[in-house]
Amino acid sequence: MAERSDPVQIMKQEVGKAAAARVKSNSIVGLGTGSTTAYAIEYLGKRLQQGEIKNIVGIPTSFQAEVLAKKYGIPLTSLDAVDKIDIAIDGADEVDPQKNLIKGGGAAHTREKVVDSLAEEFIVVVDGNKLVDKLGSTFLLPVEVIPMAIAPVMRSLAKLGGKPELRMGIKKAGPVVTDQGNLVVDVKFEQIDNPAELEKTINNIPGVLENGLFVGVADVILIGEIKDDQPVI
Ligand code: ABF
Repeated sequence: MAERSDPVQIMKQEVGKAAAARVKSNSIVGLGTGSTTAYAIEYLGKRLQQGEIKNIVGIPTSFQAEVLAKKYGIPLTSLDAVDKIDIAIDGADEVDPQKNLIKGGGAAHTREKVVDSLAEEFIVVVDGNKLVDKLGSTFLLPVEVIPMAIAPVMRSLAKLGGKPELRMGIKKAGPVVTDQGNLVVDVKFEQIDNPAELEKTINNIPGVLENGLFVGVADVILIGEIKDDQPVI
């Protein structure tokens, strides 16, 4: 984990804190994945422990979110036990001017999209360098694929103009495996002009479980910047 005193980490902490501050008592909270959201979960736990807010439960979007929630004392529940989510806090890899996102750098976008889409209010926590004019400019598009279909799905993604690559683990020893036991293909698209259409087209490819385009899901984007060495939200 990067040094907490590093300006970027301080900025992420401030963005996470700002998101956690928006959670009210008696809320059901979608808990996202990634390093920025990790701070939001930490500060949410602190608010709960200090009695600033009461009676919240979390719905984790990944094993990482589950571990962090337990670490910071946030009780967890599941979608079987609730009929709504009041607020979700999650990160992103790219944000366009229409608040559409690319997510999935953490290979958790399938559960994230379920939780974030159900939330009454979905808050995205990012640093300024995630802002792009067009999705796909700086980040490959993650696609979760069932293992037996990886070859035909990669051919279909290439036919759509993408350059698909199987996501390998850090040590390159084997592929990344999602919390569902599937694989992730990262796809380079030169230009994504119609993210809504591409999101639907990719999800219609047999063998694809979910892709990382989040169109029309985000409600609030909290952006952290560093100005004169100071974090600004
Ligand atoms: C997760 O947060 C992923 O969807 C996304 O890749 C990641 C961004 O993490 P970070 O805040 O560490 O940049 O939700």
